[in-house]
Amino acid sequence: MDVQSLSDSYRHYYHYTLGRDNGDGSVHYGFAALAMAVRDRLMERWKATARAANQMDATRTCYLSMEFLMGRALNNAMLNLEIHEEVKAALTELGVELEELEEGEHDAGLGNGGLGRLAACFLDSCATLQLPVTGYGLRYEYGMFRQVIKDGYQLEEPDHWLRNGNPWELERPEFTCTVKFGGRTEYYVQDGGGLGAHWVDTHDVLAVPYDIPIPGYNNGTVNTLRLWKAEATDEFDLDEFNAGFYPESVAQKNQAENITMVLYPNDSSENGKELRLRQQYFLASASMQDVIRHWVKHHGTEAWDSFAAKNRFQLNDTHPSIAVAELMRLLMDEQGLGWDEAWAITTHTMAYTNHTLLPEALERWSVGLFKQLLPRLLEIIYEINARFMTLVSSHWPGDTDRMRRMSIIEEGHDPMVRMAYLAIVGSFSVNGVAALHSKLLVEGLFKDFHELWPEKFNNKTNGVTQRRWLAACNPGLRALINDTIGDEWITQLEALQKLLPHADNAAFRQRWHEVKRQNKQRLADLVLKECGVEFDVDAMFDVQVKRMHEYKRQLLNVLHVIHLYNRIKRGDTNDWTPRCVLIGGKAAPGYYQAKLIIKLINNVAQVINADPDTQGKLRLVFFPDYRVTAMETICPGTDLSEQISTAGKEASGTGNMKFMMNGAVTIGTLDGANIEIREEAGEDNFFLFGLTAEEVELVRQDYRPDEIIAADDDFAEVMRLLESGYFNQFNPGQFDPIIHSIRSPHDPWLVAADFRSFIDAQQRAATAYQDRDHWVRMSIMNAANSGKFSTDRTMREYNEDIWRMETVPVHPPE
Ligand code: 26Q
Repeated sequence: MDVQSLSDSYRHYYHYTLGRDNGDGSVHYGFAALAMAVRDRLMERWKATARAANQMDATRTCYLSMEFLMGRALNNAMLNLEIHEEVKAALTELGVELEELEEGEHDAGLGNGGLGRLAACFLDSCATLQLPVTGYGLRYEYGMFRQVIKDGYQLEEPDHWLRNGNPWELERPEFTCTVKFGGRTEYYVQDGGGLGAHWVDTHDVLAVPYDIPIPGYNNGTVNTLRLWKAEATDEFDLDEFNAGFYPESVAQKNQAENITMVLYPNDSSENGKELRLRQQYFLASASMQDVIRHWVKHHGTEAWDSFAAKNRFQLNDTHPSIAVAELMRLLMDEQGLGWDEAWAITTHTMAYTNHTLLPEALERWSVGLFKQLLPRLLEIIYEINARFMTLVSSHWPGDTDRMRRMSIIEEGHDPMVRMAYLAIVGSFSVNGVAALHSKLLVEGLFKDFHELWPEKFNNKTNGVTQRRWLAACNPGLRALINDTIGDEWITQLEALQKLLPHADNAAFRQRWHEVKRQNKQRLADLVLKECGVEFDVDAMFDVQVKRMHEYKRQLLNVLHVIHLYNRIKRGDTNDWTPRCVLIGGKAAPGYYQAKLIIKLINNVAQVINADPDTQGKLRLVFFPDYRVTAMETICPGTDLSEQISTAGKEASGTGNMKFMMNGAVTIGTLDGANIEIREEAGEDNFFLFGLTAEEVELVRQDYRPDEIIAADDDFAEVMRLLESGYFNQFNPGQFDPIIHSIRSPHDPWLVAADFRSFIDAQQRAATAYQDRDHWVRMSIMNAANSGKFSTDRTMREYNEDIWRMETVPVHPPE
């Protein structure tokens, strides 16, 4: 771990393993050499962690997720090994700039947004808490698409992130398993006389695991993220092969290898696609087989009684929930257990986390597709449902309506499998991801199930890891905090409360302000590079970054910016607070309205930034290709965090927590975790606006946006400008779909309903910003009170209420 040995390793990898010479090649090779040097220092710990868990015969949790949005790993590994300073020194001696090498690492973008990043933060916290949690996911060849903005429109480019190799992964071909598709079931009479099932005539695909180390913070633990890659078996279709179609036969490989080719964007137009179901089953089957292989190796084939006490499976939304049926299949068809035994194991090991309240986002698969692709699994689901329906009818005799509502199979001319219901029936725990979300789930979407099994339902408010989202991404603030209260917060985020008394100290506030200013300068540099627009660090930095979706209401944000522009144009600029507004996020490729909103933002930005009247008062940019690494510069440099979803629609939000931790003040609705953020920060340190979730449902009944607009001069002005084509001079009617949605009595997102309240809250924020001392205090209050939003807290709660595992101490090697 010392400077000399790090320097030796680096040079060895650079010159011998990679065969490069000083100064040639791209920054990528420097990064790769350093990554290999750091990886060496994880290896002993990695093996020791696995050994320790096996020796203890520890209870384990598998976190099953279609997405792990890891971002970059190098800086995080150096932080958690506490070798950052040594590496810096070693490289300086060699005349290499660490920051430059870090830019050579490609983001691991194996996720869409919140759900995938949450999984990554969970892994970091579990390793730090020494909880034996293994992440199971897919090794997509192409991650989240790269977003390019051309003429104001989003274009998608493929993200071939593995092109230059991935120094963090370790292929484990010895744990390859086989996943079956298609075919049919054959029944046979078992020794005991019962019926057994064989799934035959299948098309098989190999699942090859690649392991990625997940280091804990300075504790000797290195957990594992295991990602499956699909590969063809070497068995060709013999008929074709013998008929002389060798190339055609080899080409069949493609079909198999397509399974892990690409991450699906969260796109409703992609719903129901066969390839997606293949991916889900591939993940579930390979992962469950892997756990059973490990179990049998250490406990033999006779100890199934104790399996449930030693294993947990946490389902990250319904995406991997076919694991419920797959575990049943493996236990019955491959291990010879009876239904009751297998069902007891399944329902004592599975736990399901829901991440959405939008009914249209609940996953359903066509029974027809299931039958063709996974016939044996469909039989098992039918049997689960038949037994469940018996339970429902004994609980509510004669209530056929309820049976229809609760059935895992939705009847209709195209019957569907309701994956959320399969997950609920098969799990002992069902949780939402923020207090409001969990409450609304049991009152709404899952009401019937809550009446049947109230004890299954619980809340686990999300968090983020402060190692990445404060310590690593904000070195300036980290140093100031460490200077003031020590570094306990890195593993106990609640310790940030010790900053509270320092808010009264003018010298401390001054230092806080200076750190924020430097972070704003870094962000301004990035904005200049990416958008070609100058941000003035004295202006308020007003930021909304997240996936583009109507419910998140980026549109409401633009309407406010247009309102500010109107004020400038009419000379209403007394006591003006200069503002730089940044909006960023990807739209699903098939989401027309979200893409049109991106175009609107870009057009409005172009008009505003080119108008000399806005000089020193207002800037707007659309930040392209928003991703984990961009957020690492964005959140430390933000003054005002926009969390403005229609109340009752955002399950939690986690970006909101990253901003808070870095001392941004939130302007937000009472939605998702915003409610808890406001409780912790104090209502004086939060700009609240908008309808509550309850009011939203009432207002919907009789909603007349035209009247709201007509009665509000500022709103009417904004609409006049939009409708006049001011932002689309060469393309009349271009934004009509947006205008219609605002004016529609059926607008599900109630943009017009919250306009006035939003504008007023923005004005309060602007006024507050002018009193610098006051603002800095609010900023300190937010960071100091962000302790609850560490995933360390979230993971402790999962462990106390759901997983109930012991920690696995690992002793770092000498
Ligand atoms: C579904 C079908 C086909 C293809 C893709 C999908 C798909 C993929 C990803 C559906 C949903 C997602 C991701 C959802 C997501 O990120 N939800 C967010 O989860 C966060 C973590 O809990 C919450 O904070 C956010 O509120 C929630 O929107």
